[in-house]
Amino acid sequence: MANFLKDIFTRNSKLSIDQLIMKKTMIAFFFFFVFAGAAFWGWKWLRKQPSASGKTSAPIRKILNTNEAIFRGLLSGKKLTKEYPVSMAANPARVNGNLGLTTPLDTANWAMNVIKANGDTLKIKLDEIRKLPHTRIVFNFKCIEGWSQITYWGGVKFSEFMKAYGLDKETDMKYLGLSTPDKQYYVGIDMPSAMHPQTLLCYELNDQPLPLNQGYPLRLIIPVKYGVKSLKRIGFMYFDNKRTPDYWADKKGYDYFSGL
Ligand SMILES: Nc1nc2c(c(=O)[nH]1)N[C@H]1C(S)=C(S)[C@@H](COP(=O)(O)O)O[C@H]1N2
Ligand SMILES: [Mo]
Repeated sequence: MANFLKDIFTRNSKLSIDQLIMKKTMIAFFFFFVFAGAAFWGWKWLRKQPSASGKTSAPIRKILNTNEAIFRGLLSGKKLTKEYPVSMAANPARVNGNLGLTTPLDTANWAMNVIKANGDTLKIKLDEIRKLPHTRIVFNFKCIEGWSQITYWGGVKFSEFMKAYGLDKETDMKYLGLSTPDKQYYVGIDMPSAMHPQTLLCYELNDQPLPLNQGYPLRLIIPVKYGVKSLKRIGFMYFDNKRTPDYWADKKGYDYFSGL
């Protein structure tokens, strides 16, 4: 052993071939144990970390957030989701998720409450939203649970809505928040994705008013995100420069951005 150690600190040129092989072997073993030890220690450390949001541990969440920020920067904004002919749209369309939809809805008195940056609340009825420029989209709606379906929606572009109601200060904020009238389901969305030209405040499915279980009177359709973000039955709309609360990100550690 002492000889091996001596070999390790002797210059290669002064060693015989056998001594040189032994030296390299010893060094290789040394690094193997150092890295194996570090990996094990690192894994134990990760296991001990508190989780930031229920399911995903804080350091892992940090790495995922950094990845997301990089890709969001690279892919941001302009890229359009692929569209399809109306003939390819599913009819009827699949229904998924009823959080915030089980509280009976007072359809006659429904209005979307838009909480402005100055704290004022606008109450906007469906008739008023129907007067804004109408847009259609047929796209492949993707759920995080592993299914997707080509579906056909109609409504007004979110960006047109913001313009029509003079919500410029709000458009300059970093995040949009939406919740159901009973506040049981809520989503947070980064403003660039909300302002994407294919994001709709949607009131039609297959040219008909939305069915109750698919968001009547008004829902979000945001093709650049997974389905979780397409909140059905909007009750409140609000804005913030910090991340607005998000049901699945807060409860299960799903990715806040849930981008595609
Ligand atoms: N209010 C509300 N909106 C919701 C959900 C929900 O549970 N409640 N589920 C989301 C999920 S996970 C998906 S995939 C889509 C499904 O929309 P669909 O029922 O029209 O297919 O709605 C989203 N919006
Ligand atoms: Mo979903």
